[in-house]
Amino acid sequence: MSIFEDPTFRSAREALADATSIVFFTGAGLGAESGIPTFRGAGGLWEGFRAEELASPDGFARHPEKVWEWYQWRRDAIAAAEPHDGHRAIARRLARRSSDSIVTQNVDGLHARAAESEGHDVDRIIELHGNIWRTHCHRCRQESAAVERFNGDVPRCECGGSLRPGVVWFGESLPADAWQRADRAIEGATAMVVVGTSGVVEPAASLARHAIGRGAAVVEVNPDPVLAGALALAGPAAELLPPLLGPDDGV
Ligand code: BJW
Ligand code: ZN
Repeated sequence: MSIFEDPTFRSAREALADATSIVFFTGAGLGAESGIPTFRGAGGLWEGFRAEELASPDGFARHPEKVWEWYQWRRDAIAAAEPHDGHRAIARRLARRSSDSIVTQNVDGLHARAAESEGHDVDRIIELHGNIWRTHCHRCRQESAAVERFNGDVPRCECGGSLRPGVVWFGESLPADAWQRADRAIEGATAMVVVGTSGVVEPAASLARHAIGRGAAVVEVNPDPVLAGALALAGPAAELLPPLLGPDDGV
């Protein structure tokens, strides 16, 4: 059966074609088909550590080298990865519609890389959990030139503090400006597409519930959908997003 014969898929596609403003709310599952491991699930473990142990100030205090090593491993995976058809379908939609935006939990920068190829400004990509290519001081928060490569010694700030990846760890606040922009985007959105997130990490997960509460049409793309109140499309992002968003989505 063609996906276009599936009634849920058709409803979702129509809802998005009619939407005046869409927020794409994305998580690690969007990167899975680019070869970037997700946090949770079978491939989500790293040498016996859970993401929660490595992505936290406590974890960094206990074993900073392990944390840096983990981030270097992830940077290598991201550098080797390319945006896939799903990233590109989202980027094309943003290039056509100036009222759409992306709110992402991902730190990999793949939305921006896809945007560059489709010619829309990266300004409408809101990164809730920071960006793995940035670096700042764990003590004084001063941004620093990105660390080229972890060589076994934890890099230091001028103040003597340890440098760390420019991401948001457990127990840390989300960047206030990103959070406000995400909130504003959702207030103005008539639809949301939630892609590849397990919805267990707060406060990010609350954004999808907020959109549903406001009466927006919410579509979830995930092989293992979890979101109550959304139109669930059970499948992988690279396969489902292109037919869902294009090519003739009413523009
Ligand atoms: C596919 C697919 C395919 C597979 N296609 N899909 C309220 C209640 C309980 C706890 C809290 C709460 N409020 C706050 C907390 C504490 C905590 C929290 O949420 N804990 C829970 C885990 C219990 N939150 C925080 O600490 C946050 N800060 C905060 O709240 O500040 C206020 C505060 C300050 C001081 C004290 C207390 C509060 C910060 C959270 C930061 C999260 N950071 C990380 C690491 C970022 C840096 C890095 O990348 O290393 O962010 S953790 C990690 O999880 C990462 C992700 O962005 C985030 C979400 O993961 P995501 O994207 O959902 O991925 P997965 O792996 O979980 O799921 C993948 C999904 O893809 C699955 O569903 C698959 O099925 C699917 N999939 N293939 C489509 N092909
Ligand atoms: Zn410093």
